[in-house]
Amino acid sequence: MRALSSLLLLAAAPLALAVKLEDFKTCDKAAFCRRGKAIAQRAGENPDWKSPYSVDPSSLAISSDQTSFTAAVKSSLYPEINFGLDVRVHKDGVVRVRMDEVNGKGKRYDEAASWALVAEPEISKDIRWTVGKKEVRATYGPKGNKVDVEIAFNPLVVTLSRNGRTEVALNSLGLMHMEHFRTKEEPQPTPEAVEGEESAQTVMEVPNPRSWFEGEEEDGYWEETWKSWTDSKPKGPQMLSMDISFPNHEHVYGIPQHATRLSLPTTSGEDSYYNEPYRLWNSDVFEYMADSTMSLYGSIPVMYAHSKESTVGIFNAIASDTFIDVAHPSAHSSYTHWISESGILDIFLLPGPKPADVFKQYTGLTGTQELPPHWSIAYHQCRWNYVSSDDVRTVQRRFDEENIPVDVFWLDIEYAEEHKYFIWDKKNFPDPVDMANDVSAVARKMVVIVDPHLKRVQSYPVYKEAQELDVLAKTKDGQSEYEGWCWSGSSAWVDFFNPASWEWWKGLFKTSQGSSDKCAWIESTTDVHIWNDMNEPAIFNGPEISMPRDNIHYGGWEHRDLHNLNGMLFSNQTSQAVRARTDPPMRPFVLTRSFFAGSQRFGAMWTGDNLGTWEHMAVGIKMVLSLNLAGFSFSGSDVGGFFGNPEPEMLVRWYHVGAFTPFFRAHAHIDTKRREPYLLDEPYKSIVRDILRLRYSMLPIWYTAFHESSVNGMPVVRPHFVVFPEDEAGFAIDDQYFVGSSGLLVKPVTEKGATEAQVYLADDQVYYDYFTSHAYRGAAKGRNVTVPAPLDRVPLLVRGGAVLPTRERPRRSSPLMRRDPFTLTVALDTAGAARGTLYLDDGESYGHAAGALVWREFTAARRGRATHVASADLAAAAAAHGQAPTANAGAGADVGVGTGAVVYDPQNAFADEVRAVRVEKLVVLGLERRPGTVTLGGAELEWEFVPGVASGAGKEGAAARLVVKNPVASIVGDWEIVIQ
Ligand code: NBV
Repeated sequence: MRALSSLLLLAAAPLALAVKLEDFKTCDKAAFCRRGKAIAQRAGENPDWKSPYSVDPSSLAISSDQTSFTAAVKSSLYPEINFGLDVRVHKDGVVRVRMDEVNGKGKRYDEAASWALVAEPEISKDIRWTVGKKEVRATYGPKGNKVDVEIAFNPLVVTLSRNGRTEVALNSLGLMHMEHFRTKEEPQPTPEAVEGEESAQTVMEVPNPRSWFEGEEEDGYWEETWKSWTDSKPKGPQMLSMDISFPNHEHVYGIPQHATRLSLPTTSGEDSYYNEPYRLWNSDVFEYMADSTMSLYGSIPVMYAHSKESTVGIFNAIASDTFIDVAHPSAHSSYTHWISESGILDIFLLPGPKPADVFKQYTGLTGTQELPPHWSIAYHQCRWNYVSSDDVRTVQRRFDEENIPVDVFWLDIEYAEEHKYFIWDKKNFPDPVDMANDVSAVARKMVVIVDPHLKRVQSYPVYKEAQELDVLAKTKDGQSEYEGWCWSGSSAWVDFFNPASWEWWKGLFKTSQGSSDKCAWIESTTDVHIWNDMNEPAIFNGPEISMPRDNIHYGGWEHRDLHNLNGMLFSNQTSQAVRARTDPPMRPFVLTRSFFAGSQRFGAMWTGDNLGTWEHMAVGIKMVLSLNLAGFSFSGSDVGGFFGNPEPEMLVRWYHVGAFTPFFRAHAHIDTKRREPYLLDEPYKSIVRDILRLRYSMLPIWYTAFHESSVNGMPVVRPHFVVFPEDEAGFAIDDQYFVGSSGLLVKPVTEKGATEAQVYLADDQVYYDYFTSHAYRGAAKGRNVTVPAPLDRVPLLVRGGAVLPTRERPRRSSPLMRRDPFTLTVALDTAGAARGTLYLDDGESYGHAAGALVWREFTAARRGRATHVASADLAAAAAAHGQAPTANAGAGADVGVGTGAVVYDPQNAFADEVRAVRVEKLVVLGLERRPGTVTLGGAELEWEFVPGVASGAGKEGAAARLVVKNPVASIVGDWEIVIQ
């Protein structure tokens, strides 16, 4: 009895978990960061500070086609050391600035960009560099949007300006420093130790001419001990420091992954919000904090700066440990200081000038979000662990008995015998293929975890093969296999930088043995997809729970150089492996915990081990928005929180958050109580069922948003500043956002006990409550409205001017909806018009790349007293305007900015296949008056009208609502319904 009551107490107790801060370094615990920070400190104290770096004008070489230039750079600190600078402008106006040490005693890591970039960028042929006495410059862009790139010689400062206004500057504060390779000087014997020599007092003190910049001491140049680990630094110091200023922008966003606000709070300067720089060093942070600059599992070194006038960005292609200070020296400027442990200077300036432009420029470099398989944007049910194949079957049965939709069941590490991935624990999973087939029978999938640590036993064939192939990561001697501790006990790690590992890794996922005698996963099916966890890599007994920095990878690079790329290479190879299982290939689904710039090309990510607290629920939204800006749209947080036992109210609210997140998965720690939706008491169970049905009904909207993102790089979920770039009141808003360009505006409740929410409306437009059709009216200067938010309702508005395609028939899984009819909701704007798009394809093959797709445009327009609602093919509509079809950029001010084009024939095989799919209901909100007739092709349709507020009336209240029943219009057909 006592045991039971203490258990109950435990379940009810609020979650009191805390990160072990001492497991991770802060800037003052990392010598390179201390050195970088000290430069900033000295600069701040010295009014005469001037960067020691300058361009040697006599060395300037402009390429014969004039498209790029190189120059020698010198530092007055070390005149004998040579640096080479290379600046070029890409076709889309992006500027790449590269600098490295030339002919030095060592080689800096210069491969981060080659992993991150999707392709070698095309250089603009139209740029002309002009050389002046003090600078070299290039000017380009149309009138009114003239971009000027200037490289000043002494000191070296790179500036990008637009129409005469500085947008971004490198080294304008003089903090740039590239520590050159040097020879370690053996310690001199102390005077006392040298017998018979002159006493200490008579030894001449030579003043250090560099101390004004570098300080007096060699702080941690050649070795560094932290806790029980000693980092041998055979290459010596290689720190890279750079100040990047945005003198006319007050908000900076980006550099995920951090649990913080979207508009990055300050870390330095007076009254800074944090007192520790943001850090990028992929880490498995157990029980991470909900408000912190600590690095988390992934790093994307892209930063955007935004003001009413423009948006610009920088992408810093660096994969070593990086600390970033953010300050606002004045109300309208931002200053950042980047300090990295190693690597070359390789910074891309993204000129903007609008949010849609910087996203296009950034994803032009690193790739857009890969269009995922359709089922993977539905609901995923996970926990650590479903303990047996019968457990999986029971969970599936319970979902079906309760009519709760779900598409994917997941297996965590306990499926694997002794955590030897690919090898089933046959006691509990005696029939893995039958289990997967039972799940597939209802058109569902499974996702199974494969971690990167390989148990070091010869009886594990995967480890044995990796050893034979010699593709395992090495210790600092470059020869011995590195051994660390993880779930599988003593473990080794595949070095995915080694190309010899790639084909072998692919083979491991093959579901038939074929003619190869190597390992394959014959006890799996092609409906089983993959989850890559622990790929920072997480190593229990390593420094900061990861790999020693002096470990050696392929090519002789140290782990410190490429740490932040490690997770991406793993999920890259896994996604290629899953794709290669079938011929023709099918779209893979791979979830990764660790990531870098470019990871969006290989699947989805989640925000790791969050806590079941309201704070974590709220910050998860901000993190997902930040990831979306950084190109990684397919992101989400564990619904319910990984640690802890959320009370039903919290769980319900979390399902609302998940339903409006690109990646939607419930997950829980092994020690938590089971919390599958069917276990909830009423009314919670029914509420969660309805939330899941809501997500499923909106899958066409999400899929369309994903497609747009894959075409033009726009985020799938978009914070206010993206949609309304000139509305200053919205720049810091990060708790409400739009879904693609659909016009859906959501503000999930993340507060206990809330019954209503304040929703900010940025413009003078009508917004309709999705559930009640209540019309709210925004204002030109922005306005907050109060939206009811009982537990069963997420505050969800539809901006006037949207057309929403939904599928309203509840099904057990999303593929079963493939032939279901559509409902179209036309939300008229203040002028009585609307527009929306719908993208469809088969959802799992690459047929869409060959044009097997449907892309429709729905419009509503007023002609005289009539409203015409029409459906047209987007290609045809665009061709009429002499363009290729393009994806929308935003629901607000930016509609139509994106220019990613898709070429297809509207009469393709997939379109034929879905021709019989019809519109079963048309809803028009905000009509001015009761119609006299509603006709399609002259024939009267069946309809109902409930009078109410008209879209242009400027009043609030229940909107006028017309429901047209079964208009017998094909979803792929061209038609026009006339309401008059
Ligand atoms: O594989 C077990 C867990 C997994 O459930 C979780 O989602 C990962 O983030 N994994 C971490 C390792 C253990 C965490 C305590």
